[in-house]
Amino acid sequence: MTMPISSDLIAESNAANAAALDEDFGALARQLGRRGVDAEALVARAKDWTVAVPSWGAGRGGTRFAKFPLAGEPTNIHEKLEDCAVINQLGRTTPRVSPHFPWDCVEDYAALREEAESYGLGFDAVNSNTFQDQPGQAQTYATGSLSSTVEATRQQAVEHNIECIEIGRKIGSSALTVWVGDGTNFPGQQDLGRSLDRYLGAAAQVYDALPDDWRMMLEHKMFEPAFYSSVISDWGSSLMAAQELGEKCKCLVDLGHHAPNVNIEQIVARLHHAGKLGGFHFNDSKYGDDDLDSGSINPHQLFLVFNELIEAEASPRAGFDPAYMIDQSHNVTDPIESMMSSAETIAGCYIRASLVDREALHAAQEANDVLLAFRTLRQAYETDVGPILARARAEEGGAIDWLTTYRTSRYRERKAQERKEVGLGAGIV
Ligand code: LRH
Ligand code: MN
Repeated sequence: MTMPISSDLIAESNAANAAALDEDFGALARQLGRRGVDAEALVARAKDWTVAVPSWGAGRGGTRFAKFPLAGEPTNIHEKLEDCAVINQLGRTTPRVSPHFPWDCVEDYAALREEAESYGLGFDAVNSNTFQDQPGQAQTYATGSLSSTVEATRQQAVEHNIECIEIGRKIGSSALTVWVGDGTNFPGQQDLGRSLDRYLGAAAQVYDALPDDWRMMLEHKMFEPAFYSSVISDWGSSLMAAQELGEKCKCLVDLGHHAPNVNIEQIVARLHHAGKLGGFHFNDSKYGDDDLDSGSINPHQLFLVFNELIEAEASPRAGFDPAYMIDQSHNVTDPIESMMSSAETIAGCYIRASLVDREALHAAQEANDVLLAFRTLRQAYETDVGPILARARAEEGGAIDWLTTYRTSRYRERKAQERKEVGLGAGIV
């Protein structure tokens, strides 16, 4: 499979940006050197850093009111993989795609795996979907799926999750993400205790179907589509469920699934303490589950989440290996540009958290030197690590200036000629 962006174009663009990058990197390396930080070591860390992109993020997203298609947006998993290949070709930090079923269903999963590999891509956690009814489906999920009062509906949801595991095995995935929209819109609509009991009973059957080396990640969410109660509404419910289900079950933190102003970095520290920090869905939000670009609204929060992750790396719990994934809805931008931008922003938070002077921070914390502790963290947050990320990209064959290179390639315009038009509609995908 030829790569979607010509490597000559990338080389040409990098040649034009190389001198400026060398100058910026040199200045940063000297500044960091004075702080006892080795910039080259951070370049190596940036090269090892990766985050998965959501297949469903490659197309335009929408709200309940409308979705405004983008000419040339992907219409199936094959075109989504091609676009994800562009993101990884220019950014060099997103070599895995997290698929969603049945949205990404195909006849031949072995062929799909090969197709992805031909783009240099692999598959991350598979996502099940028991929050929509599919044509011809026997049982509706209108009043719940894994927690439904209807035994046949719970069974249907269990079978769908097991089917996702089977698909995942064929495409080389080793994790299942389970988010259910189950909940209520009215007080009294369901018994809050028995709803969880039913959920746990059904989720245990999914758990029992996990291959030994797999992981099941529970994704909590405060509200939407349910607007009074959600069965797995917060990290406490998720942790309780993961502890009851077993060692292979962990908790996934979608940054947008919390009430405004919730201290998400502390939730990360608590889930890590319990050895249940399974992964992330990175995005940003100002009000609800807005699924905006990561770090676009509250970049400091994203940095503080990574500050907790670096501390966690230093005191790992059994099986500490969080799955890093993006989960965004691109309603007004080109999804490729948004995901390249978000991947860089997330990598930037990881590298800035990596250059915190931990010794000085811990000493200030122990001494209750409040201002010094805060400033030690803030100094890292205010460090522009752009040259480190660009250097890592360039050394990995990516583009120093990924946005200009992408636009110069006129990739989207080309796809608008090739791909069939996506109709008007509404909803997330
Ligand atoms: C739920 C969610 C979940 C996905 C869906 C597309 O809000 O974050 O992770 O299944 O978005
Ligand atoms: Mn999510």
